[in-house]
Amino acid sequence: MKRLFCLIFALLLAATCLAFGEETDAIETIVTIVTAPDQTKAERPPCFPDPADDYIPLPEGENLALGKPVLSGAHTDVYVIKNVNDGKTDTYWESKGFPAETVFDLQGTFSVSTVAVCLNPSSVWEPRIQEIAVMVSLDGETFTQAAAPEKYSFDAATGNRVRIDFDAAQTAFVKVIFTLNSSSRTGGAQAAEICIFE
Ligand SMILES: [Ca+2]
Repeated sequence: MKRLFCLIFALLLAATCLAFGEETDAIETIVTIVTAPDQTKAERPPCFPDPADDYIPLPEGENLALGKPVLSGAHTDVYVIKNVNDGKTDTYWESKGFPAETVFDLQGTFSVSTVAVCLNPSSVWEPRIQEIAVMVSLDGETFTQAAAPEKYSFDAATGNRVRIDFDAAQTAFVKVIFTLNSSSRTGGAQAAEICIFE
């Protein structure tokens, strides 16, 4: 009796598989397979301009701050100073209070004329104002002012970054000083990247 049940079950299973297979074959006959065209980059229709077109442009030369030794005072939570020149805008430095200084050792002497301060370009970072000054030094001890303190507006619509241009100065060390951040979410300065250019 047991063998009979097993045999009946096996026959039913085989019949079901055959029926399903026929149905699958029927579906496959009405499916048209389309080959995707070759595409080497993300493309955007002309009516949707790349938002980066509205970003504040940065100099095309080498970012002299990238990966160089940099020091600062106390930071907030996990937002350590090494985040400020790791080349990533999704990591950031946040100071604990003001004034907040970052000092870059360029490991060489350069004719510096631009400092850019960048936040994460995401609109999650609401508009804010930070007051920033720039000082330069050949020996890392005596600094002279290259750009006086000024309030700069950060807005995701322009890349959440600002550009500070000044008369070119021969320098081996650059100090960027923050004295205000209008964001209500922090009591310190914030920068995802600080970039330095000739
Ligand atoms: Ca970063």
